[in-house]
Amino acid sequence: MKNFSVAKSRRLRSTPYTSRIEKQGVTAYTTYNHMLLPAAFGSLEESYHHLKKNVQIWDVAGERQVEISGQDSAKLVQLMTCRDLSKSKIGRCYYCPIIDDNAGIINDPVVLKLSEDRWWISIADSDVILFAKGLAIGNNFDVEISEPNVDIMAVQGPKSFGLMEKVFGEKIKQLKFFGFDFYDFKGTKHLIARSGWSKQGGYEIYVENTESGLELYDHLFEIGGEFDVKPGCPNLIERIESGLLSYGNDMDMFDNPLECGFDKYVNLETDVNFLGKEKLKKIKSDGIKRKLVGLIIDTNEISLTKSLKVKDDKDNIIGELRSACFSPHFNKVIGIAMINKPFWSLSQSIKIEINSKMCDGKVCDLPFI
Ligand code: THG
Repeated sequence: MKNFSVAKSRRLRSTPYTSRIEKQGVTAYTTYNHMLLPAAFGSLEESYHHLKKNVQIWDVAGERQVEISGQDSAKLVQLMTCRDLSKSKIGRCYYCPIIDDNAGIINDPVVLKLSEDRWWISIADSDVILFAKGLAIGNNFDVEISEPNVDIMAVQGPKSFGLMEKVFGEKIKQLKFFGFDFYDFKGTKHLIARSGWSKQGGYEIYVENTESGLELYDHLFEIGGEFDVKPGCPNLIERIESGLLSYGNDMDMFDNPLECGFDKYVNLETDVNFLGKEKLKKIKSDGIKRKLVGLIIDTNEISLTKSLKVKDDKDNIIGELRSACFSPHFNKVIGIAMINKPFWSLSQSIKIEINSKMCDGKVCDLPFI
């Protein structure tokens, strides 16, 4: 496949880390929230192996924050998500599907509760700020909505704990999964969460003070030699094996959270008020008619740029493959697919045409590993 360069502009925003990652060998970009998001530093497979063994620093500034503050902020945040936040705590992150009145997924952000009346919604790739403003205006809510200057730098991989301890001390290791706190680097406090878009462990540093953040970025590389630190980015192979869903790829506004396996983050039994609640109740009582599942496919090369039809043995279309990659772990292609009932059951055999070749495969659980 021929590759094309990205035409940069003001609209396709650079990040404070862009000049650094370009010196460090970024080889591909994608876009995320109208911002550059690195997609490769050379071979995806080599980065995958490195991420699973060592530590990487990622420019994920494209994970923008929508800040909601003010008297009605908790009401507005709750109105947007089907996850019950009534018992949420300051200093915690919450993975929260945002849905519309039809229960279609608008986004799947991480929500940070900064105080009782100040929240950050750390968004995936869709314009949540417009949705939030519309709801606030329509409901006459007393809130302020903005996109603050926050540029996340992620530190991911099993050696992230050692590297971060070397900078911030022993206490950074006490941070629990999806907790956050403030840690000092040379006199500047940084919000750091134990989170990130890989299942290899790590942290996300929500950089508000750019100057200090860039100094920290450089420092991590200066002292990271013993941990084999490298620049990296969300890795397609690792995230598919781990079953981390990607908004716009694996799901969109035409899918509901129950179809996407977000049952854990859907609370219909409590009395909180959110958009699409009645619709979701009906979907739940009727039962979903399709579901996101994993597929293992008997081939060893794929590069998806659009969804592919999935068929059964009789050539009936039973769903679509939405993301896929070659998995070194399975030595086959694996992918995430929306499959119709009743074909979503484990080990169901499927067929799919990839690079003009019919390939066999089967349905399996998410996550793969
Ligand atoms: N970090 C931050 N913001 C983000 C992402 C991130 N915004 C966009 C995108 N990623 C949102 N999507 C996800 C998807 C999965 C997870 C986080 C963000 C995730 N899930 C865990 C899991 O599936 O095991 C845990 C969820 C839970 O149980 O609470 O981490 O990566 N800042």
